[in-house]
Amino acid sequence: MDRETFALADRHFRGLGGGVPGIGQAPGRVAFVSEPGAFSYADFVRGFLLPNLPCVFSSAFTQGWGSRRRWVTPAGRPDFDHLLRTYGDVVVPVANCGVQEYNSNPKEHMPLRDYITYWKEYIEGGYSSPRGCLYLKDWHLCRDFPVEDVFTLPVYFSSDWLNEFWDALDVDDYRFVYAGPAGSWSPFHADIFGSFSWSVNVCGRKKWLLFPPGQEEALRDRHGNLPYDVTSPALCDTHLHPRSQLAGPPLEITQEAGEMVFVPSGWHHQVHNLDDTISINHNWVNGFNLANMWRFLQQELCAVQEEVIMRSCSGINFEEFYHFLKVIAEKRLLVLREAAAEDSAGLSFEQAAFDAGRITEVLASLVAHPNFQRVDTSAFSPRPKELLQQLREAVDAAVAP
Ligand SMILES: O=C(O)CCC(=O)C(=O)O
Ligand SMILES: [Fe+2]
Repeated sequence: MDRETFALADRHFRGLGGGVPGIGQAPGRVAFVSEPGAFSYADFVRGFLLPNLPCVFSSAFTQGWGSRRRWVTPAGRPDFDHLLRTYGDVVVPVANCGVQEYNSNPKEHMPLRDYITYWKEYIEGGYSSPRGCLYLKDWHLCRDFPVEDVFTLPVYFSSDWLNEFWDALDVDDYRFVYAGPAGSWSPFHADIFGSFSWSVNVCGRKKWLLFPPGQEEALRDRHGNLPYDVTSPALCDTHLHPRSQLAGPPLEITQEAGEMVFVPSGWHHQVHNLDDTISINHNWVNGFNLANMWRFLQQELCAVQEEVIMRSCSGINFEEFYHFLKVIAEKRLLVLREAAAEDSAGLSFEQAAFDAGRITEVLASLVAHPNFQRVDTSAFSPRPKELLQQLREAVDAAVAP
């Protein structure tokens, strides 16, 4: 992050006073970024991260990726033999697209070998099977094969606190592979924690239907539930979905092989594989959507207290959220205090100052939250208020002329 971008982004968030950016008018179509050489991180911040708008990057951005070379046949189809040889024994999660369980699909686990056997049979059966349409989803390939040369993280997505946090703990990650036949799909949803996501088609094409934050309210049925499938004719039934006429049409994207989609925070979406498709998808949080994550956790707490949607619980409480902020904050404090030009993780002074500013705003709100005040923090090191004080001092020093 350069100084100018830092100044712009920091001003933007200070102006919001810890709030969440408003939803401007959604554009009629999604922007397409074609030239890697002519599009900087600063361009991405200005054009997409700050206004929280989606975009598509051309396949030139993923040209050299190992997965694009090795997982795909010369005809552009999934290279089943290569995948079998390399990953056949790995156990992967598989969803059944034909069975609705709440607003999602039930999952089972099976060796990749068995899933590929199924997939080939599905194709031979004219894209049909008595087993239904199965979709390999949320496979943590990087966790299973940490040193594999599968992708190169684009600079635009490099500030990624969720994965930085989980990598530091060496437990989990939010990096996934999806693979499924033409016709497999992901039901209507917004991503966990109000995270951003990026998604690259290693091969095949996807159709995305995207709704800006807030639009989903008009799509709820008369009981207040969000739809499972926004393409269902039931949405036109005004008795079932009384306000669906008020919802604008979704932004539609056809994502070609090699192209990369940026999904902003809080945008609901539904995704259909138009071909036999393999994709790499990451969820990520950073200073640009941290306030959304905090809002998400508070809303979830309310929902759990009302005992309405217990099952959608994300499984992270305020105490764990503090731990997440602490791990990220301490690394930024190190960079700011030493005023090092760059730390080993490539964190620039400006990036650290921006991150620390956003953590300060959210931590101040967390510390003031009645539920957090009930948590016994006496054994925390540092204590939340101390960390907040340290952050405030470091941020003031960083922005001082
Ligand atoms: O590709 C899919 O099926 C779903 C992807 C998705 O929802 C995401 O990347 O956020
Ligand atoms: Fe998603």
